Amino acid sequence: MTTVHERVDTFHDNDQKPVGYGRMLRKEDPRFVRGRGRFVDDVRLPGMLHLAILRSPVAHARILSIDTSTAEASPGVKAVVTGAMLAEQGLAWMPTLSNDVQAVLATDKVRFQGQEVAFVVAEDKYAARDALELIDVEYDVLDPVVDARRALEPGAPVIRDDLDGKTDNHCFDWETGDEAATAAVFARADVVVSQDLVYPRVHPAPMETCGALADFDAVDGKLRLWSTTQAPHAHRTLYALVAGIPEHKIQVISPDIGGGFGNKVPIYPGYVCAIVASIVTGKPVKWMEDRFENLISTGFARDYIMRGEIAATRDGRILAIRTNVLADHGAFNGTAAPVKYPAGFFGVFTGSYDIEAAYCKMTAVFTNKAPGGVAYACSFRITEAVYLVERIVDCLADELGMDPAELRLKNFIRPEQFPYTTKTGWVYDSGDYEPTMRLAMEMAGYADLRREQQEKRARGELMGIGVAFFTEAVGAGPRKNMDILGLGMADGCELRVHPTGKAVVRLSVQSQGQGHETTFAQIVAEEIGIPPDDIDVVHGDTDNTPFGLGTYGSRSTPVSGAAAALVARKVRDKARIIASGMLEVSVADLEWDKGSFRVKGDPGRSVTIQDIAMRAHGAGDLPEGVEGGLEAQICYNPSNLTYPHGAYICVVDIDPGTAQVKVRRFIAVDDCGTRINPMIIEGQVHGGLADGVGMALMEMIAFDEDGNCLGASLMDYLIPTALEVPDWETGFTVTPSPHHPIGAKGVGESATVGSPPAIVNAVVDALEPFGVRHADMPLTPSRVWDAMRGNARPP
Ligand code: MCN
Ligand code: CUN
Repeated sequence: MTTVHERVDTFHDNDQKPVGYGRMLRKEDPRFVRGRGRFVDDVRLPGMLHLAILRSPVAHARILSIDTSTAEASPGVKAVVTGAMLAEQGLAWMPTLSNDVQAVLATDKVRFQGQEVAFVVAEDKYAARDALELIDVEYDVLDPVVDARRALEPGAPVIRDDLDGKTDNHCFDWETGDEAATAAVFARADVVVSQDLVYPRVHPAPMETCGALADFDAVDGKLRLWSTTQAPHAHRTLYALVAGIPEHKIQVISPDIGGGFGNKVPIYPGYVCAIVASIVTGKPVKWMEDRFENLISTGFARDYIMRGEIAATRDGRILAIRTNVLADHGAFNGTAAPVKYPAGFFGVFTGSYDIEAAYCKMTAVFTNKAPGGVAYACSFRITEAVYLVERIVDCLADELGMDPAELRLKNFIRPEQFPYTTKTGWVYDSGDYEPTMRLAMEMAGYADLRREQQEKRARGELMGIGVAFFTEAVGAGPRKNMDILGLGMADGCELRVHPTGKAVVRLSVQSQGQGHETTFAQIVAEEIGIPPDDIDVVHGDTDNTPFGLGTYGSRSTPVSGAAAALVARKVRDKARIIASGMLEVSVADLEWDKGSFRVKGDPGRSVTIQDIAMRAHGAGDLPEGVEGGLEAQICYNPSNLTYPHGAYICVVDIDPGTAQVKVRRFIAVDDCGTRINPMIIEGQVHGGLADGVGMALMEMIAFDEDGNCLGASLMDYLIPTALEVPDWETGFTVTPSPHHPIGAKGVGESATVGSPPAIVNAVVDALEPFGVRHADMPLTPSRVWDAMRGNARPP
């Protein structure tokens, strides 16, 4: 087993010369705060044309005809392309990341409102947009299905009649756990509580929408694609497969990205259209979608209808959890999850509790809604899993008349049980839950809060305290279990130390705002003692980085972070050999003092890593058999996921007159193992908590019965601002991962996963005087009002 670093916070401010982990300011920020970031839309090439996409105004219709003649004659227009034209080249359909196919441009039918129907390429984006209006499409409108329950009814319109022999809207079935054993435990339990829950469809809505600039050079046959992607290498392979361009002739560049949140993992028709357009016109072609297009057509999140059941003893020992899920995947199964995990990592729905049995049965369906499914900081659907378990544990606490914090404390997996295999087969690497929970309760002043609540209740005021505890599973692979399109989920890393001791580290993951340029430099700095400012991080360019699967499921630190530490150790091992030659002692006589090797017992004799770098490249002999240069590369295949955990406590006040919920306090204690940069971790947690307030109280992508998307602008799809969120109170515990070389676990999605149940639990707790046991998100004033009046509506 590798050594685990327990030490954190090597330095606390930026006055000290930073070497290693700690609260270092972000290296990328000087460029961002000065407006010098370079996003896809900032890239301009000579002769560049612009592409705009015509989208379906209806959710379900047969395309009878498309007349492009007027559009073609419109000023500035260079090309108008329809699905039929793509079909002639075999490009009308593309594979999704989940073994389904998706139309690049619709040929037979449109299957959701906003689906791509045709595109225009023109000299500028205004000419392109204007010409869209001139394309005449004749639709035969069909009955749409936007309710997952209705999708399974006999006689429901069949959405995917493009698939051979398909006569219904069934997408897949999936189950996990032991049905019979779970039923047996439920049969003998003192108490059984069940609850229907809906995790509504939401959208990651990153600040930058999706887009691409394709530049196909017919002379050297090379395609350069600047695109908003969280996974440049995986995308490159898919383009090679779809377009038939050899992989070494494709360069995918993902420059600065203005937020991804899972929205930029899938491959969108727009990217493929831009590539086709560049090949057809021989010019660089840019496609940038607007906010409306982003919200109606790109990767949504959640849309799970769940029934949760929990069995327990009278004194509050949780025995088993069972759930039945109806998953709405939209018109195409475009979920970006490891192929053997069609429901993502929903299987961790047993949460942080040591129970006897568990079972989940899931049915997924097609509906006339945009595809997607794995997005919005979900850790591959752990958002849904944690919401389910943390809501039903609260329902159980209510039934037993027990305090929800005490009920959780009583049932936690105990530290000595790790590594812990759950009843659905997940091996939690490490955890120590009780101290994390106790710290959150202490920070919150839990007992005082309960007293305050009693007093307020006596006065008719509505105050709620919500508790949630989560365990996440992040850092996909290992490659033998996890792949996307056959590409194993492992990551490469390359480190090169230049003669003067400055270094460049090349990653296969790609930051969308998580601060990789800083934290990966810190990881390398900690291992080889070169200050992070002297280490450049290169990412997001397939020609200049090693192959790997990309940033999602909070896998960068668990996978590429491990690769960065190990590649640095490999360089350090070589440096040690060179140092032994320089100091004329054996390797065994050297000790490492972060940044230099010195002779044991003779600390006056030492060489710095910078001296060694110069020797590695310079004149003078190197030890026998040692090649010049100071660099290494590695491909890291994780042996397991990492399992961060956290305890969240939320305090809300509800206005009894307006039913408006105010989040008064939010306490978040996160444990992501060894912490590389506490400031960046806090930033990740703050962002995720704001997501949680959004989802719990405001956000939902709804549809009317005709299939019109009702959340197609930021006027209708409400995202939280500084006004809706409190000052976050964060804390941490450190339980290192035993298999990660530096003991780090991921954290990027933890707060989005853990906070919605804490907020909903708080709201439901506040409504206790009304006998409310559950109300579905988003808990808008009208929903809370209905719940108070005993007529909670289905969403
Ligand atoms: N970190 C750390 N110490 C740890 C763990 C993480 O200092 N023990 C740092 C990392 O080095 C990194 C950041 O925290 O700089 C997040 O790391 P990690 O948890 O590995 O997550 P990823 O880098 O893989 O980021 C992906 C994750 C996902 S999947 C979504 S969704 C999400 C999230 O990150 N999207 C984001 N946070 C986001 N933050 C921003 N600003 N923008 C997004 O699009
Ligand atoms: Cu699920 S959203 Mo993140 O994995 O990119």
